[in-house]
Amino acid sequence: MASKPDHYDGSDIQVLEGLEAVRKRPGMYIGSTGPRGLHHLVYEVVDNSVDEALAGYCDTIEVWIHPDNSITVADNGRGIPVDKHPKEKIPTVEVVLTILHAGGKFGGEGYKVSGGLHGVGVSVVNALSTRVEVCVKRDGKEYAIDFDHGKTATKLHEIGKAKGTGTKTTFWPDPEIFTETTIYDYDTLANRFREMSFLNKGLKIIFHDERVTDAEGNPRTEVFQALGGIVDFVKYLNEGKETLNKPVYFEAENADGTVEVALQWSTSYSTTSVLAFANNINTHEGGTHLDGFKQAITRTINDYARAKGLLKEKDSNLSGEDAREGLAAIISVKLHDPQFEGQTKTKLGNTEIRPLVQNAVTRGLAEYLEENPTPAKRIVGKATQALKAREAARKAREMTRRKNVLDSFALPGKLADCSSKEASLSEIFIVEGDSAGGSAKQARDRKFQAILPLRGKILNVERAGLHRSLSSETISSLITAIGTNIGEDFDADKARYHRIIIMTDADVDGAHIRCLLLTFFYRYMPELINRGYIYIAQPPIFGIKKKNSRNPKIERYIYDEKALSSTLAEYDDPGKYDVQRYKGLGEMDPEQLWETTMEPATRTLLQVNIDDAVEAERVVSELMGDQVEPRKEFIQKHARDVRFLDI
Ligand code: 0RA
Repeated sequence: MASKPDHYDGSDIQVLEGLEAVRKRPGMYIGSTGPRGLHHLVYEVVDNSVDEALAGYCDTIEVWIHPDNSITVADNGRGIPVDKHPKEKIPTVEVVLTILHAGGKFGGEGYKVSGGLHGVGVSVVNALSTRVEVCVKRDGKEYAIDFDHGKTATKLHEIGKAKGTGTKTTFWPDPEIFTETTIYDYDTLANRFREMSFLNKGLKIIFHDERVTDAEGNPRTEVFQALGGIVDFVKYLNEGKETLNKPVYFEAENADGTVEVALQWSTSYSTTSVLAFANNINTHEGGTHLDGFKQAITRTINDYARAKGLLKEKDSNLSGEDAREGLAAIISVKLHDPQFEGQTKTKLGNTEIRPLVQNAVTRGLAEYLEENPTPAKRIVGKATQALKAREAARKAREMTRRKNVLDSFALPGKLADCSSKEASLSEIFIVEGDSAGGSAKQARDRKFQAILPLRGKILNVERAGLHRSLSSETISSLITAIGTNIGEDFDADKARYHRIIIMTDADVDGAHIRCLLLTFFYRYMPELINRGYIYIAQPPIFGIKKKNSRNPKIERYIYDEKALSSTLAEYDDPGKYDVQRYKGLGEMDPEQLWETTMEPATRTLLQVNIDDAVEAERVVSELMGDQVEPRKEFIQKHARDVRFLDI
């Protein structure tokens, strides 16, 4: 038995209570104990190093995923202090790792705290890990300390001499907390590191994945560094698009904080590439900084267009959406005391930042337009076209409405609706082709499952734009069936189903149709994705059954190409089994389709969420935009892998 401490003081009790609370209710501290929470541990540790970089003491951060899914984060900052903490009477580094909320706050003068999304500090990572090891290099010495389930296991001790300074943290996420998975996803982390490098100009993040090695045994490695900062970010968002101007950059600073903005228009129809960050956090729900930005853009473009006679007196004003069509922009503010609001705490509430952004953008953009008349005309021309298209689309919508096409009382003929009228209990399967639609109609539970077969290919909305998309029968039947309407009339509360399930074949065509549908939802009904209403069905790709048996019963279904050989290996007599490959949904009989793909108790659905809107937007436009080749390659490579939308 370990020796008892010879006395208790307040800090001991505080330590226990603090970290116990984290282990009891991890969701409160890191949002979830699913994959998001697991990845959040890494961000929490990396954020500390980024803070050190923001304070000007660190320029390189190196991250490793080890083969056992433990993580190391190393930086070349000042190193967490190791001296005795005046209040807690233990080394400061131990305070940082074991006392809740202590992260950063003790640093004193000149040490900025960016907070992070949950802003909880590394002690939370410690509480949720089976083991944590920290090495600090300071004052020519190297120190080590380690922890077991949040408790100090080996006290701080010197392990040798050191050149330079820095902090290195390794942690092993606790599988008893992260019960769903403890496996890290490379792309999720890489996307976040890329974003961080864009947002912190010059910062170098070196990322290694030791689970994947090349022929020489070197781990997969990527280096993220953006010498152009958010200007590089905008170029990245616009990759593969035809642009209308060179990226423009403005910055401003006052006592409340700093603002940086970069923007560039392209010929795209998208209005979703305007991303706002506060203290490096993607404020998905917007907020004051984004409001200030939008007002400035609309105002300045209208003023310029009027002043140059590009909008006549009789013309109506360009709307904000018109002015932002095809705009890629990054708004990055850094403030001392960010107020995060909203459902997911990703809406910035600080009112003082609105005028700072608005003035910076108004002044900067007006000056840019004045000095660069050629791109300025292209930008205004694009907005004017958007206005015309918007008016045409409204007319088209009014006409179709008159014809009752988008009227919810006239549901499309192809829809086999469910009998329940309770949206929260109802689901709709969007199925490729009439034959699969037929099987699905037989297989379903008509009480709560509706089937909408789509005939042929759906229009590529990224290229066609809203106006043309609305005149496509496939799209209008989809909109009508879902019931939310679209564009200015969109109302998520009118959704007739809270589970909208895309069910396509497990082949290249199916993947293509899925891509097109996801693009459609992402572009025109993103709120349904935000609400978690959009899903992807997972039909099996193989069935295994006994050879020559009269009983045609499938013994086992396989949903993943990679799992086939390992599953076959489990059967010790594989020679006696037949493997059937399902190319399409139509090859399964209705009972099989029900049991493998549609029955809530046994099926797996992938829920679509815009976790990483940056990547989603980019991939969608890269795949769905003008260039055909990258799209073909991508779809063939990822026929069953839909993770690119971070699902
Ligand atoms: C507070 C004070 C000082 C350094 C740090 C925090 C620090 C924390 C972390 C966490 C990860 N990497 C870090 N690097 C530095 C330094 C105080 C001083 O040297 O005067």
